Amino acid sequence: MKNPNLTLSPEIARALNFGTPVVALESTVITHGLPQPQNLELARDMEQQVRDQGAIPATVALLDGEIRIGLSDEELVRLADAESDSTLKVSHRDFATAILKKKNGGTTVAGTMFAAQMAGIKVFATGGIGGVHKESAFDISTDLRALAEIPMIVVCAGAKAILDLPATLEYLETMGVPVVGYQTDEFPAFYSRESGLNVSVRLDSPKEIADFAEAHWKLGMRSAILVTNPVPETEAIPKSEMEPMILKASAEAIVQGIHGQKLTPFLLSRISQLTEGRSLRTNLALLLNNARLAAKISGELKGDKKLMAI
Ligand code: PSU
Ligand code: MN
Repeated sequence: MKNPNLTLSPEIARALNFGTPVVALESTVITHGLPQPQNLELARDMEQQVRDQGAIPATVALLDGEIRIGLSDEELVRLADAESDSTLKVSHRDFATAILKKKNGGTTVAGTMFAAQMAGIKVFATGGIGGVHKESAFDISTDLRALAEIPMIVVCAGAKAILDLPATLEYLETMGVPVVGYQTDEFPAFYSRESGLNVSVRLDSPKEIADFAEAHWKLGMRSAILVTNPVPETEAIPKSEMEPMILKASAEAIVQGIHGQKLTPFLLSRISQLTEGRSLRTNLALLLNNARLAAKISGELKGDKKLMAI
C-alpha cells in the first residue's frame, strides 16, 4: 500500500516503473555532516556521478514533513542552506516527529534505507555508516539495526574511524550482515584504507557484487549487503596520522558531554579542524567514489524483476 507521507519525484517514479537503475543518496551528510558551502556542491556532485554511470540519483530527505525521494536542485539548495539546528537528523524514531511537526530533515543511513525500501530502491551510496561509539558502549547507531533488517546494497567507505571498529564488525557479524570488500580483503576505515580488520568476503567487480546480493536474498536472507569501498589512494590519510586526531576529538567530546545525535557531527567537524581541512577533502572524495560504484552496481541489477520485487 502506498504511504501517504511518501512522495517520489516524477523522474524517480518513472525510473522505478521502467526498471532504470536508481541509487538512493542520504542527506544527513548535507544537513549535519559537511560544512557550507561544500555540502551543496557535494550533493550536486554525487548526483552527477550517479548520472554519469547511467543511473538516476534519488536523494532522500524530509521536506515540510513529507518523505521525499528524488529532489530538485532548488530543494537541494533549501536543505543545504538550512541551519543545522532547525533541521532534524532523521533516523527511524524521528520520522513521525518530522511528519507531525512538518519539519525539514536530513535522513541518516538508517533513515535513508527505511525510506528507499518503501520506494523499492535496492542500492544506496553513503560516506561511512554509523556504528558502535568508543565514548559510550550504549551508543550504537540505528544504522546497524537497519543493515540487519533492510535488504539493500549499501556502498560506503567502511565505518567512520571515530567508532569502535572491531565492535562494529562484531555487531554486523552477529546480525548476519555480509561485509564485502570491493577489491580489498581489509575493512577500510573511512579516511584510511587500512584498519587491520577483515571483511567477510572480497569481491572484485560490480557484477560480482550484484550476483552476491541476489544469491544472499534468494536464500531468504533479509539483511543488507554492506559494500566497503576504500577511499582512493591519492586522498587517503594513513591510519597512523588519523589516530591521534581521533583520540583528541573523542576526548574533547567526553569532556564537553557531547553525546547522542550530536556526537557524530561534532567528531567529524572537530577532526576536519584538527587536520586543517584535509579530512574534509578525503570525506568528499570517498563520497563521490561510493556514488560511482553504487551506480555501477545498480546497472548490474537492471531488469531483474524478481529481485526488484523483493
Ligand atoms: N558519514 C559521513 N558523514 C555523515 C554521516 C556519515 O561522512 O554525516 C552520518 C550518516 O548519515 C550516518 C550518521 O547515518 O552520520 C550516523 O549518525 P549516528 O552515529 O548518530 O547514528
Ligand atoms: Mn549514536
